[in-house]
Amino acid sequence: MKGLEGLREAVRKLLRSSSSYEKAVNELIRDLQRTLLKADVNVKLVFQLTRSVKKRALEEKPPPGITRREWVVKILLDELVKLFGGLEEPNVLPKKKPYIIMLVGIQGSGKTTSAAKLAYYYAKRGFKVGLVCADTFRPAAYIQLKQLGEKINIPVYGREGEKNSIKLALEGVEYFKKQNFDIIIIDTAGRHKEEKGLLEEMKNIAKAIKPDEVMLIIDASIGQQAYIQAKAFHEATPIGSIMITKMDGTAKGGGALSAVAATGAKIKFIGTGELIEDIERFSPKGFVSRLLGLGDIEALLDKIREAQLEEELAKKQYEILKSGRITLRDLYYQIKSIRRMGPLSKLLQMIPGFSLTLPSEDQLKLTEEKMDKWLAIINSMTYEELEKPSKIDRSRMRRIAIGSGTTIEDVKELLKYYEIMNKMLKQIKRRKGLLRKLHIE
Ligand SMILES: Nc1nc2c(ncn2[C@@H]2O[C@H](COP(=O)(O)OP(=O)(O)OP(=O)(O)O)[C@@H](O)[C@H]2O)c(=O)[nH]1
Ligand SMILES: [Mg+2]
Repeated sequence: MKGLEGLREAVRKLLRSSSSYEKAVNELIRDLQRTLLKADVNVKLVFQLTRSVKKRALEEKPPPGITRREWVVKILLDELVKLFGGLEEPNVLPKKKPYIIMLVGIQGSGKTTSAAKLAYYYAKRGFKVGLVCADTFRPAAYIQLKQLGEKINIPVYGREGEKNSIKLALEGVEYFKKQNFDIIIIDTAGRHKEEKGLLEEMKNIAKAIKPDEVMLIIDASIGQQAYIQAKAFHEATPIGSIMITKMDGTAKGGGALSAVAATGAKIKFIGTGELIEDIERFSPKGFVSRLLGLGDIEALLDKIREAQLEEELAKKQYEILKSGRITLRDLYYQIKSIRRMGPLSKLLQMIPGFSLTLPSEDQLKLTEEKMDKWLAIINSMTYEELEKPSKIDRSRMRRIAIGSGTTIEDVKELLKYYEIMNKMLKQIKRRKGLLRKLHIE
């Protein structure tokens, strides 16, 4: 990351230098101070960190097999993680349904871009996400969000010419609530250049809309100035979280991150580029490991991220098993994840005693070609059809087939598969004992 690259170099120097241990530690401390100050980390925080690193480096004894210098790297990792928010990982999963997230932030901080990024992030994880444009201030705000939404296939609610942002927000929430959306993200106007007016307005909108989470969007290039903004926000909005944008475009990102962390506010995401996929869940530990270049951290983090995704999907599968019901939407994500973790039928086979009642292999077998067809079919269904597949008659089947470039037979086959799945799930639900064995209940 820009501005903090020096850290990696400092670590390399420590491990390789031929100076005595004490001298090498002192050099590290100097390098740390230089790099962190340059990244606009607050002076007090910098000295707090280096004091701590030095003290521990001179006092602590490494475990067997680890050199003193290697141990200093571990100490540095610990202390930097503390600086950027500590070991606790932010929980970014919605706590209820629908979950309403309202974005606020001063002019140009990246709210609209981040709204789309967040929608993309959650949609990728299987949530049904809607975007609401409640920005009645910026010309063409609705069009901007709509264009972003179209790129990622996320519906956007808004209206041009409307002057009342609260009204728009309420309408948007209602619109998506009615259609059973999981997450509703509201983009608001960046009317302010200063935090004071921003917080006033934020409180007013929040009072009317009652979001489940208010997320403050902060531009990383303001560096340690972020402290004032985050602190005021954190005090005004205990349910709030923070996303720091434009981490790619500034050398002051380290300053912004550490300043926000120092207020105790939760940093959930960072924006790392102009593309919609340039969003990362912020993990202090992952972030610091990457900064320090410990081993093949990039690849490892990727692996961890994938594992987390799988864990989330696995959780969903358990929920399906527990409720004894699968929706077409669940099935959609099942199919999407099949290549990674195996189909639901595989999971079913792992349940002791259940394999006997499994339908024949043929009925459950999914070829890749079929999977692609089915994804297209589900994509072509209306919300109503997804909610109540039993209502899909022959004429609807024809429409869906045309829309998805498949045949009526394909649509029928998918619905049949869906029916079988539900039957099996019902059977399982009856076998409470089995569920208990699987720790589902
Ligand atoms: N490089 C980079 N650019 C970003 C990032 N996030 C947003 N931007 C850019 O920042 C500019 C402003 O972004 P917007 O999303 O329109 O900001 P906003 O807060 O909605 O602006 P207002 O609605 O006018 O207050 C755009 O040019 C975005 O492309 C990021 O993470 N990295
Ligand atoms: Mg905007």
